Amino acid sequence: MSIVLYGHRLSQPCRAVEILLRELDTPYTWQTIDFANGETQEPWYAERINTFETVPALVATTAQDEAGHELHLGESHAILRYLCRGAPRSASAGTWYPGDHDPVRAARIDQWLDWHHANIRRHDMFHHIMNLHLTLPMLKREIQATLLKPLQDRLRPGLARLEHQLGRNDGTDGASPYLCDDDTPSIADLAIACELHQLVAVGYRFDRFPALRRWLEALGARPHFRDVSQAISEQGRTIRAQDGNHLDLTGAFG
Ligand SMILES: N[C@@H](CCC(=O)N[C@@H](CS)C(=O)NCC(=O)O)C(=O)O
Repeated sequence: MSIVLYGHRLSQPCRAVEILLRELDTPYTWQTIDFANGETQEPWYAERINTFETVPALVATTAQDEAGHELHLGESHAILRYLCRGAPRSASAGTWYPGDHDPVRAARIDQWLDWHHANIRRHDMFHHIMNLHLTLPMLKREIQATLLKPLQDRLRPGLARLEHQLGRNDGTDGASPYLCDDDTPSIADLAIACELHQLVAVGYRFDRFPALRRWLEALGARPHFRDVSQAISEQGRTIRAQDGNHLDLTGAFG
């Protein structure tokens, strides 16, 4: 299978897909798409690569259907599932997502993936953090009050739900440190951790959610996660150094 991944390393869903490709030892070609400047809407991309006009997108040149059409796929969760189902070299693909081999576990993972889009991802505040970083000092207070603060408030119940799930077995032997009662992470752990990791990168602390914090640290310490997250970690350091106390780093979730 020959794979091209179109993406950007400051994008959470792109990082999740790239980390999985590396975890599965699947060869791929990377192509950076400048989504912040509208490249996903340019005709060459919107018409030929991903009609949803977003990153990530994956083109699998040797995965043709009966009519000879190549697979062009948008939506990170669909890409994550496809990669696990189709990974020829990986013994671990089934642990990330078992597909038809274990419909019950696959359903549990799907449940958290769907929940993620409607909850954690929905209250994504990173682009507002970027705006805050780039804007004039006189507008920073307004961005914090009108955009960031409400998103922080809406994200908190989702964090509490994750904390409940991740902390459910605390104190018992053999407790799963991951979302779906497993010893190893699934693609749901990966997708959600990539989203929250970028908040940690800019300096937010999850002290009020200790099980969630431990889970994020464990995923963040995996070598592929760390390597693919390098650009966001650097961006986070820059923002943190210049945020002028407008991010409420310790108070929001600490
Ligand atoms: N539900 C999509 C979301 C993808 C998405 O929001 N991508 C952003 C970058 S993080 C993007 O391409 N934005 C460009 C745009 O919307 O014009 C997925 O999971 O793949």
